Amino acid sequence: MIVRRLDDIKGTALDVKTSNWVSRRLLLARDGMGFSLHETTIFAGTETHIWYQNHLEAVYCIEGSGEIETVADGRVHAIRPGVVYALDDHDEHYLRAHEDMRLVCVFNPPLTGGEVHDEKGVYPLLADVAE
Ligand code: 9YT
Repeated sequence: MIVRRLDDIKGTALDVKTSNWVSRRLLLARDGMGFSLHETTIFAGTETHIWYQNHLEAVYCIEGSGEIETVADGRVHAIRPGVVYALDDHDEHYLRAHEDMRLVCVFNPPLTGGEVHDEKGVYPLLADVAE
């Protein structure tokens, strides 16, 4: 069994920060679960262009508020605690935080660790396997 605490991840290589968000990678590809699990805080006032062409992601909000706009149809959905969205069609989108938003994120296939968005909002598909 794997047991990890958020406090043990803060300040390590599993604590990945950009100008728009910080992501604590709780479970990764090497853990062999078939998905990765992250706690992400999106900073208030930011807008992030995201397009996970290589991954599916589900996002569950546990704190804060914001919105997601899907590029294909311009629809805007409010995000607040208790709301989940799933990018089941690799949906290109803009994520905006009105307040710091704390999100629980699950990726399939799992991330390997240090991924940050490229200029198109994409994460590369990196191979990593459980030992
Ligand atoms: C919601 C979202 O995708 N935010 C960007 C960071 C990502 N959740 C991650 O790498 O943990």
